[in-house]
Amino acid sequence: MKHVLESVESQFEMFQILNEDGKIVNKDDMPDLSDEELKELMRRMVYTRILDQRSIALNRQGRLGFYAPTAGQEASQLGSQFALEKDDFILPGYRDVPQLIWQGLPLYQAFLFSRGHFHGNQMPEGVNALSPQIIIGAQYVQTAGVALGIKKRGRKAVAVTYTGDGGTSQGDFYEGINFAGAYKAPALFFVQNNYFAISVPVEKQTNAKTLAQKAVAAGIEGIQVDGMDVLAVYAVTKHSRERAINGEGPTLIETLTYRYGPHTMAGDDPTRYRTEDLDNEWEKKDPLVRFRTFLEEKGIWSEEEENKVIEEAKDEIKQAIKKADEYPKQKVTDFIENMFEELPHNLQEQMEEYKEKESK
Ligand SMILES: Cc1ncc(C[n+]2csc(CCOP(=O)(O)OP(=O)(O)O)c2C)c(N)n1
Repeated sequence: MKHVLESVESQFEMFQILNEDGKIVNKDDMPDLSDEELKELMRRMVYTRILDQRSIALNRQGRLGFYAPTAGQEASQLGSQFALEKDDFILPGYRDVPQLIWQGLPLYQAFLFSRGHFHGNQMPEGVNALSPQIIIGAQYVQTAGVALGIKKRGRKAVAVTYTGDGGTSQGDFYEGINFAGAYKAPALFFVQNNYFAISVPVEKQTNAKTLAQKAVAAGIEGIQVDGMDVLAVYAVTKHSRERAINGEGPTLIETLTYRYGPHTMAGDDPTRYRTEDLDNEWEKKDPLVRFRTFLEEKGIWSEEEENKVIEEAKDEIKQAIKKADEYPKQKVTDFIENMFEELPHNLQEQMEEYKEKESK
């Protein structure tokens, strides 16, 4: 009897363009980006690292609420977002706020989201996105639906979603990729494999050697990419987006990455489930370090330039937190008003009751 698992699994090799030393190891797939675009990618990664550091500090000062650290995952998050167009639709998870920011969500609104303020969930006109999903995997089913909608309307766009390695254990994950595959819906399904679902290691989630291979059963394309290599993530996203738009169906993209910080700021202590050696091993693969080396060797990036980005980021973050502080406080009627397009009668009654209370 023929056994196929080994031969299938061996086909999922990590796609890479820049190695840990910032050297090109795959010239053929090098994306066609101008020097300005390459610098913009670096700028965004530096900015996002600073935003992460400031957000952690603000959370500790009690000035932010829910926050899921992003440091380590910049290449995975921003390399993919950089390959999107304005018409594309993002369905993020709770850690994917940077993609929303670079797609056009103002920073002060991201801070309001973190505080549970309804305005943090209101995407500005022209930013096609849902607010970050907290229910693990649910965004995969929604993405299949959004992608089918895009296809039925004949739009040249894709629906893009993100979950973690833990998310691939959820039923919604399989339903989403299967449905999108069946309808050849233009969807990009990202799995950011940072090896831990809170404290549970990926080996305890699945017996599969890769998460990308889960695409096979859904009859869709699957690829594993170095999630610490921003050029590789960009190239894979761009390629998969083209395929999706050309009617060739969805892709499942596993990015191999790492979150340096805790799962969220709500009391998680990674030293209880990760060793220092493992942390050090991943820090050697850092996406900013390797891309900086590459750009410096090309002669288009300097310490001066980076410091300028850091100062700009700090300044903008300061202004955004001030704006979030000054934004009108949330009222009970805001919740009721923003929940439904048309209020059911029981909520209408509550609305009246609270309007009266709030007017006093
Ligand atoms: C349906 C559901 N079950 C459980 C939880 C609690 N929970 C929050 S985050 C998380 C782990 C998710 O890990 P992973 O998908 O790997 O994403 P990561 O946070 O590493 O990016 C769990 C179990 C939840 N939010 N939703």
